Amino acid sequence: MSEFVDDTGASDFIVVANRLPVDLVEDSEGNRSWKRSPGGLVTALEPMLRGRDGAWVGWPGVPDAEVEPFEQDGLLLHPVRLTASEVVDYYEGFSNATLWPLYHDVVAPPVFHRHWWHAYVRVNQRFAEEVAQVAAPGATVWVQDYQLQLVPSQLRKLRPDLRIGFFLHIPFPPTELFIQLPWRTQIVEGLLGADLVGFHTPGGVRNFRWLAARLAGSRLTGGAGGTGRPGEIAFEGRSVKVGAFPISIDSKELDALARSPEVQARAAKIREDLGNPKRIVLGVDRLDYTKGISARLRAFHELLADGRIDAADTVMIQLATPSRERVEHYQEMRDEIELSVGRINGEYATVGHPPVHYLHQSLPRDELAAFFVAADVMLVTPLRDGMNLVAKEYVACKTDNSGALVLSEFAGAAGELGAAFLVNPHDLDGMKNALAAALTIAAPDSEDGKRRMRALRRQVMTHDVDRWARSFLEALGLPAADKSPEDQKADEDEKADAESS
Ligand code: GDG
Repeated sequence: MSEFVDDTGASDFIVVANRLPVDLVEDSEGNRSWKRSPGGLVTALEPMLRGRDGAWVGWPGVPDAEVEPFEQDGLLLHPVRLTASEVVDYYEGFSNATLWPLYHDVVAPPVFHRHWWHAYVRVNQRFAEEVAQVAAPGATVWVQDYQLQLVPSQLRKLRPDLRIGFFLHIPFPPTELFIQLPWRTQIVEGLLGADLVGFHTPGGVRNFRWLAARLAGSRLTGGAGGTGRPGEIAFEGRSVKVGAFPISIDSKELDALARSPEVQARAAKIREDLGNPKRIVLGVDRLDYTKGISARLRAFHELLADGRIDAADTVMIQLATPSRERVEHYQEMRDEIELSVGRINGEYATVGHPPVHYLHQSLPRDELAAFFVAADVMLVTPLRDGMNLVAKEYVACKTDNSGALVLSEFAGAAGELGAAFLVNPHDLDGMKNALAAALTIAAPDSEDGKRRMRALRRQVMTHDVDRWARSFLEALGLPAADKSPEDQKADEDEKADAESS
């Protein structure tokens, strides 16, 4: 056992992520408070950690903050300190300007800098050391996402007794793109330090297995090309499992929130405030170039220009949560989107009735649910997306089976939500046709619309985030906790389907 274990090493289950589930907020007088941090990862993991005696290791979101470990809602939080220059090099640089675009099909050009890479190695090592200190003997550690891909191997060197899982929340790219990365071998070997490496989709698994065989080839053992049994890679005498675990949402909680009288009343008020249009089209995204916001605005614009939709009865709302505002590419993209919104409104608005309502704000969760309830058509059109939780959240909120989902083929969610209108966001005509068709079947009396939404809801309501976390942790070898009767039934159905196909 390593020197890092001391009497603080008491946690049996540890989540490691770039960010803590809360953000440190400092006012002008230096007073500190904590605010729940936004983003897909927190939304996804929080329900699973509630009710477990776990620990979370992460950055509190403010540079140079010295914060002692503290407990919140039964969860031990261990802040990792980052200096201002590490935030620039490791986070804004290597994570968000190298890995993010590279892993999203290079929809923006990735930037490669050696000093960013050195900061990434150093910060990953710091995370690994923090975990090594707080983990109980034989503890289970679940490392999250692209910012921490070296942690599995760094942690294994410090604490070989730990059970280590890694989950990637963004796509794992095709090999032709990944091998552009000057540090490709180090990243693959970093991931192979885990006992289980999880991706959203089977495509991610395939890409990773191929790369492992190619890049870590000489150190793989057993089997053809070292890829061993299906689902496993033999690496340095250990077996590394690799699998697809499509993430989901707290479906029941959102379904209940959407049904609440407050949210229903708020949804009706939103429609009224918009002048009771016949159709409301909605987009909800972090403002990110991968999300395809420009492409969907263009489709909406052309449908107006072609006269296939009428600004008098169809309204589009685009909620864009501020994101990575210090990165130049994001500033340019924001300008471009705001220019498009201005153009469409300039051409098609009447006073008091713009066809596009654009909010660059972060909204409270129940307000967001009200927008989902109010929307007749949801546009989720990323150029590439690991999963996309927004698509699933919309479905969970359509409790009366109304509404229609237009979904990019390039979102991980497309693998499960085949009853949506699947589109290629690069194909403008295809997008226009899908949006027009979705607007037609979103009519309250459309049987086709209801049938599609019922199918989407069956999938989302039975495959929730708890099930995702359980299946990952079971594959990692953690004793299965009691399953709810719904989960048991869903597992049995899935097994029967797999056997009969
Ligand atoms: C990454 C991957 C993967 C958005 N605006 C507001 C708000 N949100 C919430 C949404 C949703 C979450 O943020 C966004 O999740 P996504 O999955 O859509 O996208 P990313 O942030 O890019 O997440 C993604 C995910 O990780 C999980 O693995 O699915 O592919 O890129 O929950 O509802 N929430 C509130 N106000 C807003 O204004 N309260």
